[in-house]
Formats: sequence, C-alpha cells, structure tokens
Amino acid sequence: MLRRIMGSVWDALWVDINLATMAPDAEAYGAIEDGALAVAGETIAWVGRRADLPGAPADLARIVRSGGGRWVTPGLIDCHTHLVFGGDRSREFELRLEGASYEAIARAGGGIAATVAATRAATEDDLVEAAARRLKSLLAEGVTTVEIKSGYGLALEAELRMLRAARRLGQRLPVEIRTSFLGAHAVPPEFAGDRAAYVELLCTAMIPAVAASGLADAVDAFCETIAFSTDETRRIFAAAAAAGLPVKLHAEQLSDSGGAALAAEFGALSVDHLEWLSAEGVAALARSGTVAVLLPGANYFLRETRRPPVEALRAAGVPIAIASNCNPGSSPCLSLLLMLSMACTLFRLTPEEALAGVTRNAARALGLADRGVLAPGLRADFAFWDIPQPAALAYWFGGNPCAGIVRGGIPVGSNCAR
Ligand code: DI6
Repeated sequence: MLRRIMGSVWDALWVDINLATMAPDAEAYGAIEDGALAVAGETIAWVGRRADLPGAPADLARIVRSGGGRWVTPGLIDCHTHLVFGGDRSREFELRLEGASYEAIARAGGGIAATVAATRAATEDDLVEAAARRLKSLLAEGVTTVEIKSGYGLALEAELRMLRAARRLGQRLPVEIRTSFLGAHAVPPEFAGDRAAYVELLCTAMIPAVAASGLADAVDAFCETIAFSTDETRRIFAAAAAAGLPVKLHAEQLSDSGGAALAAEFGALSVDHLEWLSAEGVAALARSGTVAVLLPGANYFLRETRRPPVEALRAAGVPIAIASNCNPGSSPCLSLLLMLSMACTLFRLTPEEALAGVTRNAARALGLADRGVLAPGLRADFAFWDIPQPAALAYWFGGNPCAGIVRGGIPVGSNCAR
C-alpha cells in the first residue's frame, strides 16, 4: 500500500545512488553518499540520505529504481553554443596552422562571413539536420539544456530561420533549447561600407521583430575590434531592453574593449570569453551579479596564451560558468565534459568549480532558476555517471561515463541521443 506524502505519492524514487547535488552553499559538490532522489511529475520531490527517507521505498513511490551505486548530478547545461550553422571551415584551421591569425582570416572575408554565406544558402531543414547530429554528441554526455545563438544569418529572415531551426531541435530531441539572437555577431557584407546603417537596422527593425516572434530568449552581441564597438553595443542593448529581452555579451575575447563593464551596467545575464577582462571589469561583474562564462575550447583552438583572470573572478565572488562554444570557427567542440578538463588544466578551475560551471552557474547564465541543482521543487533533470567520485568528470578526457539521463522526471537513456 502506497503511503501518501504531503497529499501525494512520488512517481519514482531512485536509491543506490550517490548525489552531487551542487547545492550553492554546501561543500564538496553538495555530496550525499548512499542517497535517494524522488520525482513527482517533472519536478524533484525529495533529495537526501536514503537513511532519512520517511518510510520504506516501496511505500513511498509508484516505481522504485536502483541507480546501481552510480553518481548522480544535475543534468548538464551548455550555456553558450552556436550549434546551428551551414558549411565547413576546416580549411581555415589549416590556414591558421600555416600562420594566418583568426582576425586576419576574418578581415579577408573568411571567418564568420564564410559561415554566413553557407548558412544563408541552407534551408531550415538542412540547418536542423546538421545541428541535430552535433547536438546528439552533447546529449550523450548528460546534457539536458543547451543554449543556441543565431548570428550566421545577419538578415532578418535568415536569423529567424536559424532561431526556428534551434527551437525545432528542442522538439525533436530530449533537451530544452534556449535561444539568443546574435544579429550583432558581425557586420554583414552588404553593409560593409555603412556599418551604422546595420546597427540602425538591428535596433529599429530586427530586434523588435525577433522579440515579437517569440523565437529568442535573449539578445547577444560580439563586442570586439573585428565586430561591434562599445558604443554600438550600448545602442543594441538599449533596443533589447526596450523590447523586453535580457542581454548577454561576447566580451574581452581578443582585446580589452570594456564590454564586460558595459554589459554589467545593463544587468547582463552573462559575459562570455573574458581572456582580456580588466580588474574594473571584474568589479563591475561582481556588482551586477553577471555570470562569467569561460570558453576553454576557443582558447585552446585559437592557441591563445592569455587566460581569463580566474583568481580575480573567484576572489570577487563572480559566478563562473563553462561552455562548449560549439561553432565552426573558434571552437568546433562537441564535448562539454572535455571543457571541464580544459577548464581545470588551462584555466586552473577546480573540478568542483568546473562542475558548478556546467550546472548551477550555467543555469544562472541563462536566467533559469528552476534547474542546475538537485533540490526539491527544481526540474527533475539529472544524469547518472559510472565514476568513483565527482572529480572524475573533469579528470578523464575523451571518454564518456554517462550511464543514463532523466529529463523532466522521465528516463531517456544514456544512448537516447545516438
Ligand atoms: N567569438 C567566437 O569565438 C565565436 N563567435 C564569437 O563572437 C566564433 C564564431 C566563428 O568564428 O564562426
């Protein structure tokens, strides 16, 4: 006979598990060994030590499952990707290895502009098919939420097509997709002689139309010498605010433009990259509560030697997230677990900080308060891992210890996405 707990019976209860809850104020991953986790509908109903369960498992839930002694973490969150795009840029990789810089290739009409041409030529179905293949690799590693940016259309219809393709991926695969409008990724070729006109178009027509379409959850921009200035970014952010959309920013990737401080002024959800972030920038982020999203894949792939100021961010209490930045130019990366390893080896994060960076802090970078931690009342998105302790997630690179995924309370399998 099932007991009723606070008026309801749990739908499922997992036992024989160790939990890395990632609770914000807890120490050591918020770990609970020999734990139990219950779900009701799409929500976590109970988390704690098995010994503290308020009764015998079979009396508490309709289904009792064994986790086989595995570790359970919140479903991973990849909070910065450019997963939807057309074409291929592997030839640029060869050029860079021969000595050409990322900026020089961009100024010569390659780089983002090359992907814009290929993306404009692709149909929405083409974009969905190509991106689905990439997305499946991420999902197989325990990812349950992915942010996808537009930014390779750079004209209203092509940008909307990218955003629609991104939303379709969330209907087709077991993942929640959040979208960011990145019309300010580069100045499109047809505006090469009149960048002011493109910024005007972005602010007065494209951002309002994208907001009205409901296809974007945020507005992003690339603030950099090869992209948009801080003055242009300020106008773009003002238009986003007027349209009711939160902002994010690619900032301080190749130079110190002061973009992070500007984004903080607008209460940005996140600023991303940050190799050139100044002390003033760190202080501004700490004041605004903006998340610093670090992207070790781009740092590695562009062979940067400068690293984000992790010690200063840590000392100032700025939340740090980690993401794949999956894109064809600076980070052709399909493994979020690999980013955990690189965040530790290249950027000197601890494995615990790296895991917080793809769970709790990644959720915050997307403005999602309902996930990223294993706690009652939050979404029942979690992953099972064949590992002896949580640090092993950042320790191994090139393997995949994910043994299963539960999304919205429903098991979707470890190989669900393959
Ligand atoms: N910074 C990056 O690393 C990506 N976008 C950006 O603003 C690169 C995108 C690309 O090269 O296609």
